Amino acid sequence: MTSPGAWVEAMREALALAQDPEAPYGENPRVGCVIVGPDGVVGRGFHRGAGTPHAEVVALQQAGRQARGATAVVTLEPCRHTGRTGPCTEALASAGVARVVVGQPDPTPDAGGGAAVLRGMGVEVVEGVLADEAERVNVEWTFAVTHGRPFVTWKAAVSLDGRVAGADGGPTPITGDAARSEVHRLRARVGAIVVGTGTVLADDPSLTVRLPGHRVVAPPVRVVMGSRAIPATSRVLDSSAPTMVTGDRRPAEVLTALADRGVRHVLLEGGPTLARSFLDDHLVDSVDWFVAPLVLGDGPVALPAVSPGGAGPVGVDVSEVTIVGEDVRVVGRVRYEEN
Ligand code: AOF
Ligand code: ZN
Repeated sequence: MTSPGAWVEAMREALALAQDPEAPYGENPRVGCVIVGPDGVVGRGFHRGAGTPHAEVVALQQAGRQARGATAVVTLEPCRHTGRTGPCTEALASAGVARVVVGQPDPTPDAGGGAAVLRGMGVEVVEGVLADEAERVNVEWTFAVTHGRPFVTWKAAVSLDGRVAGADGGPTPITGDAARSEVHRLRARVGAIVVGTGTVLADDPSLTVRLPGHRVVAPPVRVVMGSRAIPATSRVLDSSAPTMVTGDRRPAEVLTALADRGVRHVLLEGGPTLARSFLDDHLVDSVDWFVAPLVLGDGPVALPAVSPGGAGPVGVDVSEVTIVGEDVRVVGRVRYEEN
């Protein structure tokens, strides 16, 4: 296990472990670890969510005494802090691991810096192996811990003429079943789903994750922004998931409150007024739009006209265009002009 080629191969396996279907998206990053001894892999582990053992500890437990002199390949730099669990740097060094191969550096101030700590304890550390791939596993988490606020994805379902509802403004089926299941898959990955009071009043959405065969471990918190009152019978207030009704209409303040609750990724689900206020404050980070093959001809559009001082045109670096059922999905990162 001394060749860079073998490290890359083991890192690929660790990346696959990090993305196991049982590895949740949440407050903590998704991390995988493979421990390789002279005769091959002796331990594998991945992280199952905040409060559970880190990937390294799971893999070390499996390896037992075979960890001595072995190489631990980890998708994220091992933590050096005592958080909900103890430092992985200690666990690796005391198990006698000789070398640690790291993917992504840990961007958090308290846990980051484990590579230097390991070197100080006499462990060889190789950094930056498949670092880009490793970071891609935790794009939103990395953004959130670096920027101190959750990553925001704006989801919309629009007709070809850019409308999100029919003439009466009420709920109109726009996209098909396949697109709707994709939205539930997307909801399953976020920590919060945010809507304005207007959407609650017009559509009475449930904002829950409904996927056949999918076990919802921690449902995203449903957040209602705005000052209008919503009926006590609104679906969003039922007991199927936690709900935060905030009288606050200021995107940055609401995002800070969500960051304090450990939310790393927010899904903005409507309506147009809310999207406008997030966009004006440059607080939309990515779009995930479904465009349906339908011309509604009348009704509200996805975004109201620009307000004074608001954001003008914004570009999107598209990473995905797919056909989902009969609808077209466009995913990409928002690019704001520097000003
Ligand atoms: C994880 N899983 O496998 C690794 C992590 O305070 P804690 O115990 O929840 O630790 C969370 C931090 O530990 C996390 O933000 C990251 O910096 C580091 N590594 N975290 O949840 C893991 N290896
Ligand atoms: Zn750790």
